[in-house]
Amino acid sequence: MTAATALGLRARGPLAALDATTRQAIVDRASTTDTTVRSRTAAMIARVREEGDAALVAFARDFDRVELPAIEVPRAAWEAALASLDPELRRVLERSARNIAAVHEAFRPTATECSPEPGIRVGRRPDPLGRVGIYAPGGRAAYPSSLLMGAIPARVAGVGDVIVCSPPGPDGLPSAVVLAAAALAGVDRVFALGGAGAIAAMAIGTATVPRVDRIMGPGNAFVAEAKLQLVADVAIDSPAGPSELLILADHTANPAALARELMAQAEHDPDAAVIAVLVGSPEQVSAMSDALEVETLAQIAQAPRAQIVRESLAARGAIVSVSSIADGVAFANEWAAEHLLLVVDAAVRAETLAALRSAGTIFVGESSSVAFGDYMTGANHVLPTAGAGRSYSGLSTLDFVRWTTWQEVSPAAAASLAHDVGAFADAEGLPAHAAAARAWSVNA
Ligand code: HSO
Ligand code: ZN
Repeated sequence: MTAATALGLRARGPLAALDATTRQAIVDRASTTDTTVRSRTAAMIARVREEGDAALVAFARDFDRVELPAIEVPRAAWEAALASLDPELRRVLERSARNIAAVHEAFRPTATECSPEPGIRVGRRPDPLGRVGIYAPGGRAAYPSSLLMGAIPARVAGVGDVIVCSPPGPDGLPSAVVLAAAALAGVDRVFALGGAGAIAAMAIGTATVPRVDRIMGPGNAFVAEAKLQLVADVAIDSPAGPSELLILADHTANPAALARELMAQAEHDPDAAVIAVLVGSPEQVSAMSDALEVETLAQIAQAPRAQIVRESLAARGAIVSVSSIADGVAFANEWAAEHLLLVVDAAVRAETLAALRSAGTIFVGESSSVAFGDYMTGANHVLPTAGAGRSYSGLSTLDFVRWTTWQEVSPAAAASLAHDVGAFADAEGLPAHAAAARAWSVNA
């Protein structure tokens, strides 16, 4: 048995030699929502519309198996969760929160104005959304880090009201660490609600849950489906599905380090997609590929979450090779990874980085472990997946503002525009427009 079959990858070998079906299987990560998810979600949304809070209490009974003491979690409960958090973990969360705030502060959108002609001024300014809802999943994906990644940029952007929904445990409260993170991020209100019901409550509004302008945050298939079904009611975030990593590496990379990175993103989810694209001569890539497989196998043998990693590698894992960085870049741009780790010779690093155009975020150099970005660098880890990076960006303060443009025309500029605008309006058959413009042709 070769190392390759033991590792059970979906694909292995020169990229150019993969058959069309295998290539398609590793490139196409779009998840297919089955119709029962669709119809059950629609039914839940309809119930929230009709029954409001009563539907939410019933969903908690049915899905979370809990009799909710209250839909809203009192501030005292989340502040208590923060106060009783392990001090060491609290220090770590605070460091993370501080860095997220610093980076998002630096990337805040700013107002601009310009003058296309004398006397005409056009500007735009970012106005924070009034109220946003952050969804924080429970269960296996209860990540306080993701709550910080949503709530802190919202705060930095100046959103008036930041509310959080997270599913209740047996005590009727979201997980303690999620509550602590909510307190740390300085949110305004927390609700013990999960799944499609939580999304519907925030999109539509109930007696207890206020309606929001935009919903952010990852969730299961029902959460994702609810957001899609509610787009007429509320703005949503860009699609963020199971974690992904594409490594683009040449002979300078250390196989053990690459294996650790593949393992880290694969351990998230059996549906995670991790892939290494190795660049070099046939001899180089074959040696690198063998070393990477041996390392990964050795690490899986020690991994507490080995089963998840194995399933992910079997479904979507790949180690492929190309002969030039340009070919690697072309494939990376097609694949559009959520995370891209770039480990190439320092001499070509900057130009390669500049050529990468569709990754959610790029980690430059071997010591830039994706785990640092997941938790600590301050960059956002809510990123486009499944190829959405070709047209979407990661979460940022931009997602929490909308733009107001304004325009001002001086009387002299109005006189200079009157004739041409009159002609344009005539051409469109709109005489009142023409009259409105021509009235300014002679300056009083
Ligand atoms: N890598 C995940 C984010 C995360 N990692 C949360 C650890 N905790 C985004 O794909
Ligand atoms: Zn992660």
